[in-house]
Amino acid sequence: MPAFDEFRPLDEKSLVEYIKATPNLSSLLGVSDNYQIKEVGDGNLNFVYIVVSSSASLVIKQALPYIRCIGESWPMTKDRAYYEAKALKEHGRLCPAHVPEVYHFDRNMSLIGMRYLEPPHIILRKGLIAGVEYPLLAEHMAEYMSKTLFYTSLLYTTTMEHKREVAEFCGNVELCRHTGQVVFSDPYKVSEYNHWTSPHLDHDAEAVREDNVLKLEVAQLKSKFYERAQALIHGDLHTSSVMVTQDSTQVIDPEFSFYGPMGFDIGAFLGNLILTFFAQDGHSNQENDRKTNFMQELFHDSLGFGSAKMIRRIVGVVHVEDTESIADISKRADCERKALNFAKMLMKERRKFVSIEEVISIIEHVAS
Ligand code: ADP
Ligand code: SR1
Ligand code: MG
Repeated sequence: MPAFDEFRPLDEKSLVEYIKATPNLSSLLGVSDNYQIKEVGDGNLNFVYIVVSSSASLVIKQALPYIRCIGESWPMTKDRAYYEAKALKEHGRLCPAHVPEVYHFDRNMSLIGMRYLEPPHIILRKGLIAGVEYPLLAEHMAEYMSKTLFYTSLLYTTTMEHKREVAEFCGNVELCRHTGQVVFSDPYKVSEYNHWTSPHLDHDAEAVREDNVLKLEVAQLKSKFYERAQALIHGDLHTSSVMVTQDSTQVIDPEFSFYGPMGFDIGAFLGNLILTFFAQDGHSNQENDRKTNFMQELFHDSLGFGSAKMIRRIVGVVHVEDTESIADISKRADCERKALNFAKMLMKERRKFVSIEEVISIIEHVAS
């Protein structure tokens, strides 16, 4: 039997040996040669295997030392799995209803074993693109964000505990730097990885690079992202980091977690919902009161980070299925331009907004 005390990338075959050699997993699944194993990683970074035995099931996620959707030319520490497991456990402790349970973590192998979110769970982004309504989603996400953000902030924890955790998650610096680059820097300058719907948005992408007011705003957001250790944030809370059914909402994939500004998570989620909204036009002919200064700042941070997340998905490195799946390229460009112009306005004017209703009313106005 091979030893797994040193890192090696697994595949569907060697995973069987790994499970048999790992009591945590084999006791859960039962020892067998007949596991059904399927690699389903449709995310950007890692390898995800669904493992089903005659008595149980689980998911195995392994990080390799590079970004899967780009390839070995863009290295990224495989120790991101350590921070993902740690955040899943901590957020799961604070909000067990909306975070999958971690059964096993192996740092040498950069490997996590967790609950399999069985069908009919699907990735939220896919449900939204298909026009499915999720009546409990807002309530569930509000519960997830309020619990994970409030209870890991100094609004709740002691200074000693907070500083200790901040220091621990500082170790995830490489992933923070990645976000700093792809969200707050690259979309605003010429970068080898940027792309957009061309030639339709050539001028729009150039306008982003030349908009000094926008660049000043994104520089302020970037500095807050790096400097404000407010709470243990998920760090990549877009709509593909949430799996849903009509009754269940589960937040996965917190490998970008660190102590950062709460508004970054809230903004990531809102920004991605707004992108989905703007992309809907491109799919339509197919089948298918602030109370305190704290809340005011949190709201404005969320709008700022949300708009930064939208801009990167239109002129930055990796785009999203909402827009990429629009087959008609000029329709896609129209949707993207509307979303881009809205996001630029939102970043610059965010401090003037007092409620989400105002944001929604402008979105509806722009879209009509
Ligand atoms: P990445 O870090 O590469 O973005 P994700 O954590 O987003 O990886 O997972 C990639 C895909 O694997 C998801 O889109 C989902 O389809 C599937 N997946 C991940 N975790 C689970 C889980 N616990 N249960 C069921 N499917 C999962
Ligand atoms: C190369 S950028 C890949 C992106 O996928 C993840 O979901 C993060 O958002 C990251 O920036
Ligand atoms: Mg993902």
